[in-house]
Order: sequence, then structure tokens, then C-alpha cells
Amino acid sequence: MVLHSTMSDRTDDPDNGDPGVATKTRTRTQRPPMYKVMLLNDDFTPMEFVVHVLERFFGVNHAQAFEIMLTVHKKGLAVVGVFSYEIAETKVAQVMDFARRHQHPLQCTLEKEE
Ligand code: TYC
Repeated sequence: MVLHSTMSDRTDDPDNGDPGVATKTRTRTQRPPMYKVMLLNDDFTPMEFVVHVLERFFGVNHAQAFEIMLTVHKKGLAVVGVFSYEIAETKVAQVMDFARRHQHPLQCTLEKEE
């Protein structure tokens, strides 16, 4: 049903003002950005210390922690978890503080996911 009223020249509305046509404007809800937390290799931090860090701060079991540590050791770095910004930032701070207190040069960073 098209009524030729003065409303029919509304160009911003897909139904062009036609009262007989219902249209929906879809508003997309944004997901919050997620952040990868990465552990970096170095030549000095003991392997057992890295394994302990992974168990303590990332809730992985000993076997998983050993596997992730070896990946970092061989490849230079690995993503150890993906979190909201606040959680990622907290993990990085916890790891960096723990490493510093034990005088190891272990580095942990975060990177925004695509
Ligand atoms: N490369 C270290 C060594 O040979 C071990 C290590 C693994 C250090 C992972 C840091 O994130 C790291 N002792």
C-alpha cells in the first residue's frame, strides 16, 4: 500500500514512508575486543620457572605447562591465553612482577586480537 503523501519522499528510511511496509534497522552489538597474552623466550630464565609461571597464573596442568614452555623455547614466543583487556593486563603484571622478584628476565606481553 503506497500512499502518495508528503512523507513518501523520506530517503533515509527503506520503506520510504510507506505505512504498509515494516522494516527493521539492525543494530549490531559489538563484542568486546580480546587480548592475547604472550610469553617471550630468553636465554636465562630457567625452564622450571616458566613451567611454574604457566601453572600458577594460567591454570594449566604440569604437562600442558611444559608443552607451552617448550613452544616458547623453540619458537621464540607463544600465546598462553586470550582474555578481556582487564584480565590480560592483570596476567601480564602478575607474571612480570613474579619474574622480577625472582630476578629472571622473563617477558610477558599482550596484543589486541585482530
Ligand atoms: N630459553 C630458556 C632456557 O633455555 C627457557 C625459557 C622458556 C625461557 C620460555 C623463557 O618464556 C620462556 N633456560
